[in-house]
Amino acid sequence: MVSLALVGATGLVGQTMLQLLDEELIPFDSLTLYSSARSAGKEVTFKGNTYIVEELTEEHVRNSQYDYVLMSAGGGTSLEYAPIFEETGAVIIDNSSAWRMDDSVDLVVPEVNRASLKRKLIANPNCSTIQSVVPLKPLADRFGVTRVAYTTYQSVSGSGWKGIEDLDRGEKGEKPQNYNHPIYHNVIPQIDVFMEDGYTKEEQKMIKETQKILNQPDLDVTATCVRVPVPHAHAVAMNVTLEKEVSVEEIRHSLEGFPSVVLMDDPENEIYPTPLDAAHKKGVYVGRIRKDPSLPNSYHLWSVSDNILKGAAWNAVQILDQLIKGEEN
Ligand code: 2RA
Repeated sequence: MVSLALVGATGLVGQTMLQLLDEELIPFDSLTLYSSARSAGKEVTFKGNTYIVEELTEEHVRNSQYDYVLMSAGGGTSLEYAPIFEETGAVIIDNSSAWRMDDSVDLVVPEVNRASLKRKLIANPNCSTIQSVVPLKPLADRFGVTRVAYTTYQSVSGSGWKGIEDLDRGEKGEKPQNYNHPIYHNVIPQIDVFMEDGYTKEEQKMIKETQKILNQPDLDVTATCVRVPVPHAHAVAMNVTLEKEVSVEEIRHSLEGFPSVVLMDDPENEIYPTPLDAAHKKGVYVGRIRKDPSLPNSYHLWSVSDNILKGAAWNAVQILDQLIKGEEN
């Protein structure tokens, strides 16, 4: 008997996790849904049964006995509740940024690295990081990666329902309520809060998480993260320096067949991925592969992926599936 709890069941990522748990035949026997007090009591239908969403409280958690917990409820909730779930013996897969850089916590993208399960707490990386490290991994393994410069084009669903609502508001001529600037007919070069060094926290996440997932703590990484008026799927322009000079064909070849990578790279026929190609799909779409003549051994790649699927819910459910099935993760 495998028991599962989902925390943040009414959020955009939580709802997508439920959809995936239904579609993907994940083998579990019981499901409990939690949310904040605001959404508790809501009814959610899953596999034809109606579930009442329960309020996440310490008492509920301490009296619980789950094998696995999927958490997508924000950093504060994760910091408070993940250790309590851990004390009860559950394995937690957490989608917030709260634990990602903790040395005792594994930060996992199943195509790229393995959970050591030092702790029964696994962190799901940031969306734009996930779709970047998937194509970086075969390049790192085959040619060695020494530097990465990211520029992101991130959809509003990265901010959850609130981001989608702000895009809709702009279309109706209303003022934004989530972003500090209008997102409709605009782009905003700020995702998350600013840090003292002038980078945003989203940029810091991409830098540090890339180093951790690729197990290259000294890898040179820089990033500029931008919100764009697109509902679904993030795009990342990646400038990558390798240890040696290779041909574009060799790069394409190393990406072909790598799990989750879908190559769409045919400039002659103007074929490359756009957010509309990747939205609502699980893959990481890669195109625009070309040499950067301004730096030795450097190349451009363009990665597009659904930020709510591979960038959040699907990556977490992949980890869960491997753990339940006892596959080495
Ligand atoms: C965003 N990376 O797109 C965030 C979501 N985790 O805002």
